[in-house]
Amino acid sequence: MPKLEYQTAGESHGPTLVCTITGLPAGLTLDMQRINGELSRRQGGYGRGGRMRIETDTAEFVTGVRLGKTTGAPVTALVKNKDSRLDDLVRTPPVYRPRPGHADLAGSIKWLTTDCRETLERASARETAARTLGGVVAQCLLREIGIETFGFVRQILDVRTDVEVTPDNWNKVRAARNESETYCPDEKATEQHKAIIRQAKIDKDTIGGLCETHIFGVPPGIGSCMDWRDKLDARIAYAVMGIQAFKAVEMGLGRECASRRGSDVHDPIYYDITKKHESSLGFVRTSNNAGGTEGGMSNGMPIVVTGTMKPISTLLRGLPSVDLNTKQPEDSQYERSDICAVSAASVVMEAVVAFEVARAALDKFGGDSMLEFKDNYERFLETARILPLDPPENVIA
Ligand code: EPS
Repeated sequence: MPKLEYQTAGESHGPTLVCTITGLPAGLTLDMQRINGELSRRQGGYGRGGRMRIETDTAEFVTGVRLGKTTGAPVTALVKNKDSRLDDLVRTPPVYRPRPGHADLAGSIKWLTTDCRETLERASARETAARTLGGVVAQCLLREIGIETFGFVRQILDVRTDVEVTPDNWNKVRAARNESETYCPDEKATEQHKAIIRQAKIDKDTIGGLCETHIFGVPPGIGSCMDWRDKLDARIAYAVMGIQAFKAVEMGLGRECASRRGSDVHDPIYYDITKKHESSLGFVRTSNNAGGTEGGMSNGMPIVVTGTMKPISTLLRGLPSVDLNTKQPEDSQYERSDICAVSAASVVMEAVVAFEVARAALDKFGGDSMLEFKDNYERFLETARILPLDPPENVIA
């Protein structure tokens, strides 16, 4: 059973969101600036709705932390909702006309009610504030072993940036992303994204796009091919598809692999002794079409994941639907919402991918305290560097 787990609770318009994390080693320093900074970034991005002007998401740790460090006990943190009005039937009325693309219809039938609110309060992307919190705690853990994460917007509607992200330039690209109102490290694309979102607002429509996450410094051998449930790419795909409104996930070249020959897909392996002390252990590639995993394990290259977010299903102009009480045709009900939340989703995706890498790293290196975890990590790298362990004469060429 994986050691590290997280779970969220809380309704979109209830009093609070909750994130519970179990399996964290003792002695992990929680970087509150980073945690609250990412929560705040998740609230931003061009095209968000009125709710984001009401909330100021901040993490309040209520269990498992003493003097700013984890104790090894389950960690619980809250993100309180200012717009809390779940039992106010005037301001938070029942929803009888399900939105195509939303959880409304399936959830109402599943829980045997005609009031979609019962479902939508939990299906709402507000929940991602709690998941982001858990993911950023995982980012704090990964940083302790030199693993860094970076997420951004690659595309909104049909406007895509071709910016390349490498271990050498990502800090510069991140600075450009931080300047962008759509979290896209490309000034021209950002302006086009904003125009697209403005037009969608006029048209009472919504917009989706592509988010990308890169993880640097992951050594080879995290994840496993021995049990399909431990495959790192599979875990990452599960986590990304679990984000509200995500419809596809790709590793590296992704779907493009289907239209290329093997010689044009697989990343040739070289050994560079000068890089022996880096997390790749010196095994370098001239391309990263695999996106950093082979056989469900990290291969020492950056992990690269792309997620597709569909346009938000709450349209101001409504879409053809049915009143669940009368069964008569009606347009779907409008609830205050966003026009485009791809920028926010890029923060969520970076967080949930980080959580999966942290989980796999803990599965491999273990340890009840950060001291032990880091020590195990270092010892593994030291041993891997001196391979072959057998005397050379016993190695069959
Ligand atoms: C959402 C609807 C909107 C969004 C919300 C997701 O909320 P409200 O109905 O309160 O205006 O703002 O996203 C968030 C609140 C958030 O924190 O991301 C939906 O239906 O999914």
